[in-house]
Amino acid sequence: MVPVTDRIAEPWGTRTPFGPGEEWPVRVDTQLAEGVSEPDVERWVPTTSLLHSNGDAMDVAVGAGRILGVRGRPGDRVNRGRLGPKDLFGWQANAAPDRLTRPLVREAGRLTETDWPSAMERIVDRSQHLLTECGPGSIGFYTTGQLFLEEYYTLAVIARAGIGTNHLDGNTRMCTSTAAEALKQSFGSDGQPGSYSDLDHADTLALFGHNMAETQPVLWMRILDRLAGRQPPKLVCVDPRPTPSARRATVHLAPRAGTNVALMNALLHEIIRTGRIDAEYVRAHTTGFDELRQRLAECTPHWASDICDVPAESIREAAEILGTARRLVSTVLQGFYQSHQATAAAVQVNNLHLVRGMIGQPGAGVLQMNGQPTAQNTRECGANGDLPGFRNWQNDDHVAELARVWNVDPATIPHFAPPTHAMQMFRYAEQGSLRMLWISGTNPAVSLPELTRIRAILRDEGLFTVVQDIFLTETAQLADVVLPAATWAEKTGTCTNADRTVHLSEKAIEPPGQARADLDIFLDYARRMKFRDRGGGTLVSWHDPESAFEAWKECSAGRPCDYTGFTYERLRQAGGIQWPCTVSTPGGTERLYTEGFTWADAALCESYGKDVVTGAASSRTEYQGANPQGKAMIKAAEYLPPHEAPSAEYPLQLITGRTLYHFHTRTKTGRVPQLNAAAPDVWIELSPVEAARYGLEEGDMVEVATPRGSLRGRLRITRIRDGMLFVPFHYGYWDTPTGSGPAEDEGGRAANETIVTDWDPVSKQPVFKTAAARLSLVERGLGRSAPAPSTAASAPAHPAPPDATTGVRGPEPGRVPDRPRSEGDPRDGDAE
Ligand SMILES: Nc1nc2c(c(=O)[nH]1)N[C@H]1C(S)=C(S)[C@@H](COP(=O)(O)OP(=O)(O)OC[C@H]3O[C@@H](n4cnc5c(=O)[nH]c(N)nc54)[C@H](O)[C@@H]3O)O[C@H]1N2
Ligand SMILES: Nc1nc2c(c(=O)[nH]1)N[C@H]1C(S)=C(S)[C@@H](COP(=O)(O)OP(=O)(O)OC[C@H]3O[C@@H](n4cnc5c(=O)[nH]c(N)nc54)[C@H](O)[C@@H]3O)O[C@H]1N2
Ligand SMILES: [Mo]
Repeated sequence: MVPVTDRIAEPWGTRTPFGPGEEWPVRVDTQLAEGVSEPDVERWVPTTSLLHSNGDAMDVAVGAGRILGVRGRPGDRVNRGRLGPKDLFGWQANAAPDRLTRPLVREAGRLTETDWPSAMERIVDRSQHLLTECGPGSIGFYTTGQLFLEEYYTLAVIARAGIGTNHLDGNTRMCTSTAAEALKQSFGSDGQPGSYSDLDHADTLALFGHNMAETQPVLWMRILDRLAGRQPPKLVCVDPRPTPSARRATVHLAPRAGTNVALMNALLHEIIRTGRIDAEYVRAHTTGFDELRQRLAECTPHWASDICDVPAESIREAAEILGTARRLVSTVLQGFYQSHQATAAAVQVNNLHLVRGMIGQPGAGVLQMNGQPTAQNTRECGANGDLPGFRNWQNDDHVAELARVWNVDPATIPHFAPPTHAMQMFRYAEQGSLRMLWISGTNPAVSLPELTRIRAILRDEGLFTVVQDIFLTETAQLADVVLPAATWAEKTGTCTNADRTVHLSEKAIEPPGQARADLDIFLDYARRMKFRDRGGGTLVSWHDPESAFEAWKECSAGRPCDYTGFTYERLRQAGGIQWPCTVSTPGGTERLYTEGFTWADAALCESYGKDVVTGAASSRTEYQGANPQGKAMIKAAEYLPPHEAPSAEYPLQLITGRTLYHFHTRTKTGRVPQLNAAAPDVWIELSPVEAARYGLEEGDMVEVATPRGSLRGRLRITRIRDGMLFVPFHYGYWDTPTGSGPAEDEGGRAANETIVTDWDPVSKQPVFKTAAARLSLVERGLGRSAPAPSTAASAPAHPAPPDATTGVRGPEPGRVPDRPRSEGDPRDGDAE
């Protein structure tokens, strides 16, 4: 069935209003390839959305061995049938003709096709050589938040017990390491307290640095339906841009970038000053409140208004809404996480919920959001900078328990220092101690800060790089070995979303050519490396997704993310279920912390905590001293200004982020005609006041420069706050998906050419959202408009009809979209 609405032009579709406590009505979104109708579909195969963290349940339509389209699953708790634009159209990328189909190895400087045994033996030879010559610390793994649980767990066992290296992290470091860290700091362990169903009950919603409308469109539909229904909730939104979420807010606070802690401190100050706290809850369940109250004494709205450049009256108004809410749900994301005081700011949102006693009840919950579809799995499996099962690397009992599960000597599992974070791994590679880096499912040559530096590291002959991807990305082109992976719908595995909902995503079609599931690649490596356990048995003893899942269940037993009640069969029958799920709680767990903060006990917690401003780690003795009864921890933080302040030379604040129609470095969405057409090239957002000051107009080609580098794009004049630039980070520096890059001194279009190598001292998440930059005109636009969506935060300040973003009749699924236009493009005379 062809949908009635154009879901490019109307990204959130039609409304199905509902009132507080009612069930969110079902609405089934379907998108089939042109010319295909439902009777043509041979099978519908259950999967989960894979281009964000929402975990929307969907079925893939299959006919003649191809994907013909998708449909949301009506019965599922997460989306009740709905899908966002990226999921409705994104499946076409699977069939892109330039998928990697054979392994490649570098011969005489060039990537050359080879067979699997040769490629794998090359990796194994290098691994064994390095293990003998330089030890396990010379090998590192940089993975993703986009594989399946089974793949991460296998990789974690390979790295931590097979190789015995401390260097394993995910791109979740860029993404949700602050979510994990904030949860550890406040509650002792990772694990999302709240549930999406809290949105159905809430009377107040607060979005902190989260453009939910564009980055979790289905969750936003749930809010839109509440806003359209009986007794709509109030909405507070903190974002310097006029995002579609901010436009619907009761109060929109648009602070200067990097001032979140000041703003949060003022909000908490007001709430405490006006006595709007739940003193009984605070006394029974928390530590640290008195210190918070003292530290906030001077943090008045007036004080914060200077720092944040937000009217004190708006701060008071927001504090009143948050302080009088009876059921409050907050979400936090990259506007808070990708900044110099990321953890400190995110923890203040936890504090808001703790002082108000708004946790563990229907409609009262905090969602420290994830971004990537399976970032939660990366974290729980220990494929990031944590040990599997949220185990505490500083707790010898936890390490011993893990060693028992794996049947290895505890000394095999590195725990002499915290697991190495990704930014440090790239530093070790730069310095030469890391000699092999295996990159899976991530494109650091576009997504890491300071790309000139990253390219140089990846290109260096001293570093042997393996890249496991589905396309020949910017990163893959710099690799020594490229392994072609199967992706979503071509392999089976489990995905856990941001509210702990576990779904099984099943294989629907065969991968192209010789591409193999990431799990099979890791298992092949483990076999060839002959990893053994303590008894001489095979260390990685599983052989397929289901047996890997069973192995993980054993590792998760008794931990916060307990999976022992799940089976593949149960997930097939029931759809999404939230962990923990044990044999005695087979229906899963909707909310954590309904009865106290169990995991904050010193013997159980994932971390003994850190100073939320400096990142200095505490010992077990210090932790126990401060929190003897295992309560939730309220941690105050003083505001510190961003590391890079605007100056005469670099007068503007530069922030980077996302748009509705693209996913990250566009390897998939850039190959989907409808999505690509909606946002075909980079643009730069600036306010009308600044545009007038610089004498610039919509569509002018401008250059954004920082001390690290520069990029060029067309100007879009929006309602972003004054003094600020926004650049979407999706656009890599290659002109075409497989084309050649610009000469490095030409200046590209990738946001990360300009971003500094710097991170939050607590979570080690990079500061992608506060740089100082300067802006200059390259060439007049002469009436052209920027290639930016009109449906999103990038909507023009003065909309004109030709700017409207609408759906296009895309060519056959799988055709590579046209090359994005660039300066001097011979097609420039074409009609737009
Ligand atoms: N369409 C789409 N959806 C996605 C993704 C995608 O690439 N495209 N990626 C997924 C992933 S991995 C992630 S991590 C999430 C990210 O989802 P979001 O965090 O919602 O997305 P961002 O655009 O990175 O940042 C959110 C907002 O932070 C604001 N911001 C910038 N600086 C500050 C600041 O100092 N303070 C405050 N309060 N706000 C600030 C920006 O204006 C921006 O609107 O999205 C997921 N969903
Ligand atoms: N300036 C700036 N930089 C940022 C951000 C920002 O807001 N601003 N956000 C940061 C955040 S939150 C994130 S999450 C990162 C994202 O950054 P990346 O992880 O680098 O982005 P992706 O494009 O998602 O890269 C995923 C890669 O995996 C490949 N892939 C897809 N499916 C599979 C599969 O099944 N198997 C394998 N092996 N490969 C697969 C894709 O082709 C792609 O190359 O970017 C970070 N960088
Ligand atoms: Mo992310």
